[in-house]
Amino acid sequence: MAEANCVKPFTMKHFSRSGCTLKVPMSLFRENRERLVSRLQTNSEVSAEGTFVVLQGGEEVPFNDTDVNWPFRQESFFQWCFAVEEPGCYGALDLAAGTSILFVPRLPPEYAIWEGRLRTLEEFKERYEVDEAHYTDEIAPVLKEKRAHLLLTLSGKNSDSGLCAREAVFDGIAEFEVNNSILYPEICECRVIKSPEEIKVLRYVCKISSDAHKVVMRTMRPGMMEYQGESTFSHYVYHTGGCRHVSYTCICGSGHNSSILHYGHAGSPNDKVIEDGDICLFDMGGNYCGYAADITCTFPISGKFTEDQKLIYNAVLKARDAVIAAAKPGVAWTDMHLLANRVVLASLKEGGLLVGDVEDMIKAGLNEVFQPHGLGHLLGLDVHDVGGYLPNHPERSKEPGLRKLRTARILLAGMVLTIEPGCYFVDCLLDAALENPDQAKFLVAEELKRFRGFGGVRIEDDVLITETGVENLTDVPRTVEEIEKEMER
Ligand SMILES: [Mn+2]
Repeated sequence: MAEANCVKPFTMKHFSRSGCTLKVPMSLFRENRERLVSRLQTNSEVSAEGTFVVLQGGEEVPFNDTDVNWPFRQESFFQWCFAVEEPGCYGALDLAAGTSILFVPRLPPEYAIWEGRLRTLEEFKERYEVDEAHYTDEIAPVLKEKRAHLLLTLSGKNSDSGLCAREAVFDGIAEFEVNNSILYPEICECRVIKSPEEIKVLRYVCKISSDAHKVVMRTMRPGMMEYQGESTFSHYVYHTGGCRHVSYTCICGSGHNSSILHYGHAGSPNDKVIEDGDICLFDMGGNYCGYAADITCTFPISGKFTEDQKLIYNAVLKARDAVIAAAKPGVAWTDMHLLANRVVLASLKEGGLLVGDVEDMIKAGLNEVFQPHGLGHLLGLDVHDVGGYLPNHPERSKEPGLRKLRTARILLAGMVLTIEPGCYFVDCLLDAALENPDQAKFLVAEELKRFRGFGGVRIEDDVLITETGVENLTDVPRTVEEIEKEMER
């Protein structure tokens, strides 16, 4: 049977997983490359003639010393430029001509036994809509022939992880002049602003992830294991949405565990029984064509909020609503963080857990006691996307609460961020605050006792900054009434 009749042709010019999942045109990535090239062409440190961007794609990563690999995930800068699904590739962009070259590994013929028929260079060129395709053992001669004299490589520190981007290295690179400082801030800045085509992908992955959260909410019951929420979510985003990966380890905390910010890690793999009366904080996001969703839903496992759960939940919801109403281009993200903190602290005061002036509480750092993380972060190919702290933008604050932010930037149209205010009862933070006279004077210790073991609440939406405000890409039940209705049984 002819391949074309039974198998999706390799040379289709889009990413999709079935007829029902989003078709992501390869032109999205060609436009990304064009945006980068135009930006570099206006950089006064670079003369376009003879200058090439050279990026190295991701490699297979084995499980320790074995011959089994982790499921491959493309390096994000390479994904942004080329969307190549295969490991071990390189890419180059000619700044003067604006053309793109993909270099793929030359695989021994017997690989066909393990991996299926090997693709030709022509097929790679067509599949990924690049101008030329060659083998990775030809990089130096190809660039030589094109009279390349300056190569721009990627070197920079990720401001969230502290880890460095992997700089391209290939046989023969020593024959060229290399600059590794110009590219990083420029390509990061390009990634901060999402194109209309990128926004379509983010909208899709947020919709699929929202639907998956709703299925989880409808199917969880007291007595189930936390990881069954993770399982339902992962199945839905893959089975229905074509998301082979989730964007980060699913966080499915119940009861006290909902106050542990990155619960679900290897040592606590979402393995507690959910007891009746527990609050569940489930932070999960699918990943499609490299693009991430990052959504948190908090709900009572019983399907009905208790009065205490309502108090904390509504405090956080009010903060989320205030930020959604206020965020727009020109607004400082640090101001949004403080706005959310003020709303939560004022609600806790109203609920009798705190006393005193809210501004004084913030001066004393009480905001960080109840929300020990930032309001939200840039979102894109990485769940904590690049560009949070770049040269010529605000630096990380040293103030309580604000110092936790993954970006302090002024909002621009085209940014996609999470808005994720929270309120948690973390024993070690409450103990320290009660010991600290500057903070203890605001705490109503008798009332707070009741909340030991309560856990926490986070509401996390993924939003696009538009010219006038925000478009919420998340679509899940948010009010107490909406959640109770979704969970009606
Ligand atoms: Mn997040």
